[in-house]
Amino acid sequence: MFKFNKVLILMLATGVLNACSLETDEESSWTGEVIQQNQNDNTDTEEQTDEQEEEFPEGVAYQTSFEDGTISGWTSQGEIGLTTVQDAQDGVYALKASGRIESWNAPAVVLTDYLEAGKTYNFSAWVKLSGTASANINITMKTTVEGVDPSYDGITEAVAATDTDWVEVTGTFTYEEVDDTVTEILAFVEGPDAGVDYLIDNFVISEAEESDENNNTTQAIYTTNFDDGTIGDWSPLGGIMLEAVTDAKAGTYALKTTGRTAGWNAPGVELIDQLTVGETYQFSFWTKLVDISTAGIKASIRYDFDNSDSVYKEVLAVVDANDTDWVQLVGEYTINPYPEEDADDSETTSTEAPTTMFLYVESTDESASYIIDEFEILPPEPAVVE
Ligand SMILES: [Ca+2]
Repeated sequence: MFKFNKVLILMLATGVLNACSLETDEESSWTGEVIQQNQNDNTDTEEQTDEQEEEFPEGVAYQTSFEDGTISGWTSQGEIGLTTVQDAQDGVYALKASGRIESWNAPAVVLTDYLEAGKTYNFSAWVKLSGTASANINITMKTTVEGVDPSYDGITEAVAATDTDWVEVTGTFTYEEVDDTVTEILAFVEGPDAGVDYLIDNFVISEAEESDENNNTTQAIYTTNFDDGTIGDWSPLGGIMLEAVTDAKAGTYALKTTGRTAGWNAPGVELIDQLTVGETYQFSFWTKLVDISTAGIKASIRYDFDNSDSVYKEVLAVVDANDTDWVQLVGEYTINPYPEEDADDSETTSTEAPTTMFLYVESTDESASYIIDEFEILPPEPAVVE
């Protein structure tokens, strides 16, 4: 408000001066000159601040270092003093919060126009106390939804701030999509007792890279957990019953197979769109027996061809399963749709491409019923993320 008044006074003074000295000039001409002069003399006009806010570096959703010497549109939780001071972590200026009557009084920034629902953001800010030796500071997000009490999420760990050094406070916030209308999201930097003054500088919100989430886990080529309550793209070999049941290894549902009368009766899934001949993959799933205390469970694959007999291969060797605990079958298998003996016999070696690659989970006991869950296929080498 103080800055605005100064600008107004300057504009008036300049206008009066121009009006006196350049009586014959057209009105539009000196109006333009005043605006020009105003901008040159005051780099912190509202108009320019807005422009700067739109020019964040790629991947940055919001950023301020208060380097225009203003409070950069910041507001507060409760009425407090907000000024900029020349004691900075970055550049010349930082924001100072003072006059805090209640402990919840805190400088804040409205982020509704900067963050997108469904995205995850990394927060970073630097803080320093003023006149108090130590206090904890963290960033909290206040989400206001129409017709509901605001919710508060601490989005960073509290850091121990001091009045001698700048300390970074960091955290992550996922802007959850909600059915109701979010009317405002607002971050505030809080923590110290009432009466404690503190500084904030170099406040940056960047979009969390998608690859960050996958850095330590390899992307699955195929995965199913039946958690939509259906058997998904799985189908039965033979006259058996497949259904999604709530006895699950994880999540809410798993796939139950009953009514088997032959060893080859099995639940299976067509994977020709996911798998490539010659490639090695890691296959994994969990299983538990139903109404039988022990039986072997294994995974096999059937390759079909237009002009050749089907070829059957073992994908995961037999594991002893039981009806009380979930057991995992996991291992690597290289996609090879050709009979092994053909490798040494060039006359009969087939190179015909398979038309189907049907993976199925069978039992050594031809009448065993069983549940499977958390089926996953991974490439064997972790994907390298630059
Ligand atoms: Ca700064």
